[in-house]
Amino acid sequence: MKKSKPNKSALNEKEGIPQPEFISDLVVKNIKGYRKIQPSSDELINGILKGNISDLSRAITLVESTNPEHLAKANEIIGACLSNANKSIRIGITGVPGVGKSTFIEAFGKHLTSLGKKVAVLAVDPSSTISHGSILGDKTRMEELVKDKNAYIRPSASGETLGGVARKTRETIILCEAAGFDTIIIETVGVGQSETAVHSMVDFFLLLKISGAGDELQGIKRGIMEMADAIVINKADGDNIKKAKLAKTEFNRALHLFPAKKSGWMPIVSTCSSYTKDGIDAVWKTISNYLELTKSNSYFQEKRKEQNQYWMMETINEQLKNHFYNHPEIIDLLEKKKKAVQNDELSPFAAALELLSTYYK
Ligand SMILES: Nc1nc2c(ncn2[C@@H]2O[C@H](COP(=O)(O)OP(=O)(O)OP(=O)(O)O)[C@@H](O)[C@H]2O)c(=O)[nH]1
Ligand SMILES: [Mg+2]
Repeated sequence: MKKSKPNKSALNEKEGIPQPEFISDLVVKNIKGYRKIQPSSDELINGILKGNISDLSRAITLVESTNPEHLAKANEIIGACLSNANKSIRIGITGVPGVGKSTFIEAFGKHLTSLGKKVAVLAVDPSSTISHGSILGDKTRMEELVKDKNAYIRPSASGETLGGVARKTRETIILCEAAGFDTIIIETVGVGQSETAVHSMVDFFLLLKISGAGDELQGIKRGIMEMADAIVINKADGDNIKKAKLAKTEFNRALHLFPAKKSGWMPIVSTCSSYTKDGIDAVWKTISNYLELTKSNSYFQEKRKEQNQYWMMETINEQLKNHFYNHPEIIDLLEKKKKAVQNDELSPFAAALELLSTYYK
């Protein structure tokens, strides 16, 4: 046989060695097997009550799931955790984007853990439907707190509606409390209705501000001022200190024009810097004073009871609405009736009644 000359040209294609199978059957089997080992509700409950963070995270994932089986499991876990929750203080923090909420929570959270507290940080941000996006930023902003073993940071649940996100956050609060977190901080960006939702799930509501060009009260929603138990003017450092002090005077004056709060508490205005940490400890002192007052006059306990009722009603409303709008017949009919109403072929009331009677059939 004639031996062919070995071709040494780089342009000549040589048969290489075969590539190993990219996915090994064995590994696939192992991964599938691992995924199937879902801890039982009892295991998760026990883990949470012992303060096990990965069990806590797993349970929160169930709360956030849309799978009915997961939700049933989540409800069981929440039911068991309920009697272990409530021993905490829930603090809501709001403020416009960029005011420094995340940076403040990092400084404030570190201060709290230095006092021996266990801090959970949650967020209500219905705008981040593609979740985790904003939290990636937050986790880098809270880089000290993330590493703190007495702190737990959980990104905002994703969801189409504020109601959905709010429910998930409320249930997450219960799980965190059962896991031993005694201070729950909920950050929300001051847009839309999210601060109202957060206000109705916390004991203390803090509005974060920065000093501007002197007209501090402009552009601030009256409702938010009324909800606030404290207004903290952040970024009071460097050249800003003087402006921040002026803003404080202005807010103080404005707050006195509001009617007294049912809690008997007079909102406090203060300044702080999340950079220099000046004024951070004072915020905790304010909150402690608030707790002392409202626990002794029973407002604290009453408010939590009211909030529980409120959330029960909210959940019913939310579920009824979802059931109606997802009804297969309603989905089609709704579009038709919308057009008819637009074209004045049918009155809005008549259309609504027709839709409802189809739904009740
Ligand atoms: N000088 C100064 N800058 C601050 C302070 N706190 C925050 N900042 C800066 O302000 C910017 C916004 O801070 P964030 O903590 O991301 O603000 P945020 O309110 O969480 O923003 P969103 O999550 O986008 O709503 C960042 O560049 C911070 O470094 C402060 O106390 N002093
Ligand atoms: Mg933030």
